[in-house]
Amino acid sequence: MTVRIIGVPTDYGQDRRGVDMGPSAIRYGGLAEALASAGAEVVDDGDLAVPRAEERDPDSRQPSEGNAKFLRETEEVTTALAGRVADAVGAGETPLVLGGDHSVAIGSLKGSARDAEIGAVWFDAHGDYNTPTTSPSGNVHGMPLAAALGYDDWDGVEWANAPGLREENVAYVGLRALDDTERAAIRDSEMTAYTMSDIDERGITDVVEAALSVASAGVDGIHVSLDMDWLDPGIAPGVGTPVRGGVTYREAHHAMELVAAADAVRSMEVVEVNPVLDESNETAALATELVASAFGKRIL
Ligand code: 4U7
Ligand code: MN
Ligand code: MN
Ligand code: MN
Repeated sequence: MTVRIIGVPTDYGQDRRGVDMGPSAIRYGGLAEALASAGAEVVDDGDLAVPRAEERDPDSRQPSEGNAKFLRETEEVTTALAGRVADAVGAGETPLVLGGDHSVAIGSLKGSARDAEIGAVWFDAHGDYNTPTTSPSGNVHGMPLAAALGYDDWDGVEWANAPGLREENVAYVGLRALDDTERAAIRDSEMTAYTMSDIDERGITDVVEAALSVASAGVDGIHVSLDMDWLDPGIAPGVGTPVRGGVTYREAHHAMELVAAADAVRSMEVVEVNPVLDESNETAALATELVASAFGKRIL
């Protein structure tokens, strides 16, 4: 397997600076070695060019297009990313996108779904299913799934749409922090949502296997989206929106080993690492370990 690394140093999608340094921190945390230990060939594309948020027109920081900050900037970055992801998949490679905040998923999903039907497994504390109308923050990192699915008031933002992705093939794992309107929208949707309570009750193996089978049913491949705030902040402190009660180190590794075993990954991303908030780069290093497990690294 050839893994193509694509760094996207953007933090347009959220309020706290630092997540733009995620791609550097993840590489510095040992990504190339980790992927090699998984037996993957690695090609590193470097980072997409992303102008720093301070250099943009201050007006961009204000909610626009309804209530979404930096929406035009996000369009530029995710459109470029979608092209890179689609090209990598077309060349028979597996793109690995390094965020940046979770708004990059708009580009990953769109690129992965350009010439195929795909599913997605969303490992996250959050639902990322807000729209400019429902978002309490205006931050696009809380909206990428709704955007990619063309949901509701995203209709006017058709550039965000990933045509080959359907709600029926989207599965969440590990939810524990939803906004009220978002919760209702997820309930009304055709997506499958496994919360932390489901993991408590059924165990990580059962839940992740169920999520993988939902995502991969009848499609050409799946996109794996790993938001590092999925993990418990005790082991992954370097994230912008930490939520107590996340998965443990072993649960996370086992989940990624199950991802590898399903043999359906078309594209993957790891997002929301914020080195400014991290302790000795441990969240970035953990991200590299988890990616290695997802790409087939085994203990024995
Ligand atoms: B992440 C939030 F209000 N729901 O929309 C929002 F709580 O990519 C948080 O999962 C979104 O980290 C978190 O701003 C987005 C908030
Ligand atoms: Mn999150
Ligand atoms: Mn997220
Ligand atoms: Mn976050």
